[in-house]
This record gives sequence, C-alpha cells and structure tokens, in this order.
Amino acid sequence: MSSINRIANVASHLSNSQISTNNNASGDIGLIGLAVMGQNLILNAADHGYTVVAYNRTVAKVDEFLANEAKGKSIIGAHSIKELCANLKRPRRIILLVKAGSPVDAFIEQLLPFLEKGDIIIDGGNSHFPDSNRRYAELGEKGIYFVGSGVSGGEEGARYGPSLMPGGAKEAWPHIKDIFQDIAAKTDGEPCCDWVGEAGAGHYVKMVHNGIEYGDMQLICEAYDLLKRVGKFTDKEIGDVFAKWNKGVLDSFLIEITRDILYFNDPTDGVPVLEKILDTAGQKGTGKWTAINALDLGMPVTLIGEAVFSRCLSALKSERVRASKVLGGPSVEGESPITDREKFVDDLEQALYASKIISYAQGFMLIREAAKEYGWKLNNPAIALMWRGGCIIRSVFLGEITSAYRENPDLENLLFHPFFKNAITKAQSGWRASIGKAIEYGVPVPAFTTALSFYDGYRSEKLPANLLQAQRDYFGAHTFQTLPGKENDFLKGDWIHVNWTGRGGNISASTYDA
Ligand code: 2AM
Repeated sequence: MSSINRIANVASHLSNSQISTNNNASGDIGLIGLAVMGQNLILNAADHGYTVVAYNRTVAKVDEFLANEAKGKSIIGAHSIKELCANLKRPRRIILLVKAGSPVDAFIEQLLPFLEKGDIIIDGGNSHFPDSNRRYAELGEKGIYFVGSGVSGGEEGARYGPSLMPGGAKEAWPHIKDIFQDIAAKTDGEPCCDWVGEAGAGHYVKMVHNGIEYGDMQLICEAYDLLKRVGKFTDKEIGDVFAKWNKGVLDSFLIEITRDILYFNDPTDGVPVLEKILDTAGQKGTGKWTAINALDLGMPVTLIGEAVFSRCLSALKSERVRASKVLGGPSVEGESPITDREKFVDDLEQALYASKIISYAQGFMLIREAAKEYGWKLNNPAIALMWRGGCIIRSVFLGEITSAYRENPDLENLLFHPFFKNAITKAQSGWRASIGKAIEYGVPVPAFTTALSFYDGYRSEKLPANLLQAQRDYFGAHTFQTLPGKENDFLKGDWIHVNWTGRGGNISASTYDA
C-alpha cells in the first residue's frame, strides 16, 4: 500500500473523537462536491503535488471516488465535515463545488463550527454575485475569509487547467495563490488566474464572461445562418470557412468547436448531425443575469441582451412555425444570389470580428461601471488574461485585449485603443456589407446589427435624444437642458419646461412620472 493510500484509509476510518486537532493534518486543501467538476479539480490539484481532502453530501461518492479515479493519488476521503476540517492544515482552505443557491449556504453553516479565524471558504460554483457579496460580508464578521471564484472551462478545463477568477477577501489570496495558479490553464507560460477584486467580484466577472460567451455564440450562429441561407453553402463548406477563420484573427475555442460540429456526420446516413438538432436554445440564466445587471447599471450592453433575446425567440418554435406560413418577406429560394463567394466569406469574417470587438468593449464597459457602483478595484489586464486561456471564450483576440489593458489599465473604452480602433475601421465595410445582405434577403442578424448600431451610436456626437427630451417635456413636463450657448429669454435656467400646447401649466413634473 502506498503511503498516500494509507493516509486515505487512515483518514477515512478516523472516528469523530479522534479528530480534535489538526496539528498533524496533511491536507493542503479541502473540496466539497464530488460531481465531475469537483472530482476533476481534485485530480488536477493532486497532479500538481497537493494533498486534497474530498467530501460529498452523498458520502458513498467519496468511497467510490477513492476506490477509482482517486486511487493512488494524494487524495484523502472524508466522511463528515468534521473529518474534512480535521484533516486540513491551517489556515484551512475549503473549496465548495456544489449546486449554487441554498446548498452553498447550508454547507457554510455546517462548516462554521469546525473552522477557526483566518480559515478560508472558497465558493467555486456558479453563484450569483449578490450572494457572494452577502457571504463575503457575513463570513468576514466571523473572521472567516470568503472567496467567490469563477471557474470556467468545463470538465476538461477543471481536469487539465481551468480559467479561475477568484475575488473576495484579499487576505486569503496569499494562501491560495500558488495552488490556484498551479492548477489553472497557462497561456504563454502565464496562469489564467489572478486576483479579481473585492467581495463578489470574482463571480461578477465570471457572470460577464458567460454573457460574452452568449454573444460570441450568437455571432457565430448568425454567420452560419447567412452562409447557409444566403450563400447556400453545405455544412462541410461552412466547416471549411470556420477552419480558415480559426487560423486568423478569429482563432478561438468556439470557432474551433463550430468547425468540428459542422464536420460531424451521423454515421448511419452521413447527414450532418447539426441539421437534425431542434432549433430551440436553452439557457441557465447567467447571460440573463448579465443583461439584467447591464440594465440596472444603465450600461448599453446590447449584444449580450440580443443574444439572450435570440435564445428566447428560438424557444418559440411552434409559434415561429405558424408565423413562417403567414408572414411574408424576402428569402432565398433556389440558387444563391452570391456571385463572389470569397468576398462574401471575407466580409462575414470582418462582420464577426468587428461585432466581437463591440461585444468585448461593452463587456468591459459594464465591468468598469460595476467597479464604480460596487466600490471594487478591479484588475482589468488580469481579467482579460484570465479569459485568454482555459475558458470557453478563450481566443487569440483576448491576448490583444490583455495587451491593451496592460498598456493602460484605466483605458476608458477598448474602442479608444489604437489596435481596436484600427481593426474596426478596417472591418467596417465588410461588416456593413454582410448586414446589408442579411437585411436584403431576410435573414435575422440581431447581434451583428445591434453591434453596428452601437458603434454608430457611440461615435455620434449628436443623437436624437433632443427629440426624446422634448416629448418627455411635452407630455409629462419632465424638463430639459439646452445645448451650450442656446439659452435665451425664452429658454432660461438649468432645467426648462416649455408650455408646448399653450394649454396646461408651467409647472414641471417633480412628483409624478407620466
Ligand atoms: P450529491 O452528490 O450528494 O447530490 C453537484 O450537484 C454537487 O452539488 C454534488 O456534489 C451534489 O451532492 C451537490 N448538491 C446538489 N444539491 C445539493 C443540496 N441540496 N445540498 C447539498 N449538496 C447538494
């Protein structure tokens, strides 16, 4: 029996009375939650030389894990929370990888009697950041350091190198930095893990990551749809397009898997499996959280919003089937109207690239506003680097964003950086041409169009909100301000109300909202 196995067996047979001290504890880190992500993270940490203590609500899974995947590795099985805590070196470091919501609170409650001041609880689940804010504050009062960490990269990432986005009690960081950075993905030798910021900032950044992931996926779907419906490309040909794009500026995990999906045929009849999949998308809610938060903070994160709504529209399948029979509009029947296929593909690549730049610019606008709103000091270059590898949105493009924020961590907007300013200028004609084709032939491209509308809005010194203000003042006496230098005897003061109709009064609306 190896010494590691002996540790495992001894630990799992300790009775409660024997576990009163952890002076001789050998566990570097504890992990609760032995679903696939949890198991893989444990195996990853063990591969990097850490001794991990494993626990699960359904205790039988601990023994099963120890007898199989964990066999022969530096992994200790615990059969109770008390045993888990007793086997950990101080300060105790315990990762929770359980279902988000009340299970996290329940485990924290169970852990508290066995923890001491300075111990660290890390929630690596998909928690909503307000919950992490609350847990950070509540545990802080008890002298326990709370870390909420985004974990991305799926099962494979957890096993061989995820992107890790930890935030919360900064005091915990020196105690978890080595293990987190050791097990994280590496790009160009740098770990895709760094300290994000205070309180729930780690889970916040993970939420925005997921929102951006929604946007990236929607953009790719729109490109596929245009190639198919207007270009009349076969799935194999679309796969070839994605293979080519994956060698250029769009080089990324999502483009790569899209290529593989397009090449994947049903062995029974040779038909692409993709064409047999029901076109209604599901969602777990993180994209929605991002969009709701963007509305709360008043930030125009339009692309993620459209990506969420596109999933909602896709879910109305039976209604869409009925509508398709009665609502007219252009569509391409028969031959493709595209004569220059190469230009069509190149334009589309530009449309994808430019829209992606907008989406990331919007995502970072939101993060910047959140830092202000919640009083966090966020590490922008580190955020871009954490997304550079390991996670679902990993891409070469994030290397450029990392460089931009390293050059200027307080960059007001990615679009102001020369690299992205030039990239979007170059991509613009292809971007507009692709959208033009989509509109002409009746293919919905909500993410491409909202990105372009945002761009045109953002670069507009003057928007039609003057009319909006006039309307608000007309029907609701909401008042308006004048452009500089336009004050006169009629338009006087800071906030002006005009009697537009000659009826009604001169009283402005401060107490009601029409
Ligand atoms: P289980 O194996 O006992 O179901 C992912 O589902 C992880 O979260 C699993 O480790 C699972 O434990 C745990 N989990 C799910 N729901 C839970 C709950 N209500 N309370 C505690 N743990 C839970």
